[in-house]
Amino acid sequence: NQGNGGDAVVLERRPQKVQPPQMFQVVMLNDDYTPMEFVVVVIQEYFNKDLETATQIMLKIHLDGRGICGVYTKDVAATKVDQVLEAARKAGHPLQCVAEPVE
Ligand code: NFA
Repeated sequence: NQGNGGDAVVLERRPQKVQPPQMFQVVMLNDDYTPMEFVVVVIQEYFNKDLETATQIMLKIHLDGRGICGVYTKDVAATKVDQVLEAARKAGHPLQCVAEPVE
């Protein structure tokens, strides 16, 4: 601030108490019917992964039963889940995914 001998408005900085938002991981679940290639395309399309990364995530899900496709704020994670479920439903595949709070 300047000397403020006149009528300048002084804005004092208050201690900020903002917390980072709770993050949510979008977890995709394995099933016996959804084609591997469909899963890879969905991961590339909705989670912005390249082919190699999407393939690694798909194989992790296939082998472990589940895998994290991405971590987002609550609203974004919920939208990703909706998009995946809608794409799977349209294609006639039983692919499932859920959003889970991190920690
Ligand atoms: N397990 C599926 C298959 O063998 C592939 C798959 C991977 C499905 C990841 C869902 C999630 N066709």
